[in-house]
Amino acid sequence: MRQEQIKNPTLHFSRDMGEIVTEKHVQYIFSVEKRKDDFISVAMEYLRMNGAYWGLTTLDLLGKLDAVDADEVVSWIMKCQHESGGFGGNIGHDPHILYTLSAVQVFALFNKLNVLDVEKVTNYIAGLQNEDGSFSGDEWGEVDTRFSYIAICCLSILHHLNKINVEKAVSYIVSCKNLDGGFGCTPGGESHAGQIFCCVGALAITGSLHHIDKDLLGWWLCERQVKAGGLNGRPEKLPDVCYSWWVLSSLIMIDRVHWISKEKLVKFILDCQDTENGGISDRPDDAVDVYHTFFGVAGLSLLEYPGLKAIDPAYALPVDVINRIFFG
Ligand code: GRG
Repeated sequence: MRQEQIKNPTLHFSRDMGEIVTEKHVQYIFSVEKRKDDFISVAMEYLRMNGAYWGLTTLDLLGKLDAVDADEVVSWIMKCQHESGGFGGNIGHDPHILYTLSAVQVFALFNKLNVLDVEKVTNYIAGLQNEDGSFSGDEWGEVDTRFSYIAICCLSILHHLNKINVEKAVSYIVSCKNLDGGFGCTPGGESHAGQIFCCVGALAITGSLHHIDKDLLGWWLCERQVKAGGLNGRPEKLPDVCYSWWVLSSLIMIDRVHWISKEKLVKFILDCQDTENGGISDRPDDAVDVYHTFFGVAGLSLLEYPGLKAIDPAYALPVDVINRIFFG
């Protein structure tokens, strides 16, 4: 089976796979943005900045970012900036590197990076690097390879990678590599597809992919595909649409995406759509949310689903945005 896919990696789309309900997803994203008082909006309040990145990137991939008032979004994000230079998840919230990346990504989407005080933001990020090369997420010091990725991704987008010790950052990430080829949160931590994305992404951005045993990691990643076509994040776990991003982008970065069945994955993602009201859920027939809608659409984009903008697997931004940043 895998051998056949290796020989014939071209993806054929057919109606049996289902079809993306683009307009419904656009309506769904706008409806979430307007909701202010229901339970989900209140529960999501602390990560509104991440929500903005997921929702707006989805709209861009679907070709509908023009319908958003960029100035309104930019002025809200600026109100979330702390004097340290970092951004919070919402107005009045403490800064964290997680929200700082989302803020920078949204500025990049709207071609508004010039509005940022780049020195201030990059000083904040560089200040979170520890002696061993790792990164803390904020002033309280939790260390995680997610934060290494975020620091490297952000600084690269802002053309300030020289503000950190890249060699040490890379060697810390390599110290989180496991015998199964995967990566965990910290040295010795269990391999998990989310952390693998972060480590592979950081190594890709810094030109350090030679530290990866691509066949070994590729094998671990392609084993994440379950019978139903979806991907899980580690052995014996349920599939979840979000891994269509974490696993697939990693497979693409190490050049082993032809080791999974793309057709089955497309069908799984499309089966997770709410075809009446829009949005995508973790698994078929579950409740939809913006997080899974973004990762579902992003996964379809990586799979070159027709009508979607291409997304960059390392930066998690549309390819045209990345080209604008690096090639003018
Ligand atoms: C710009 C795309 C982008 C990311 C920024 C925050 C971040 C960097 C990466 C997060 C990577 C990560 C750890 C993703 C996993 C998220 C997830 C679904 C965790 C759930 O873990 P479990 O153990 O679920 O609850 P499983 O699926 O293992 O049962």
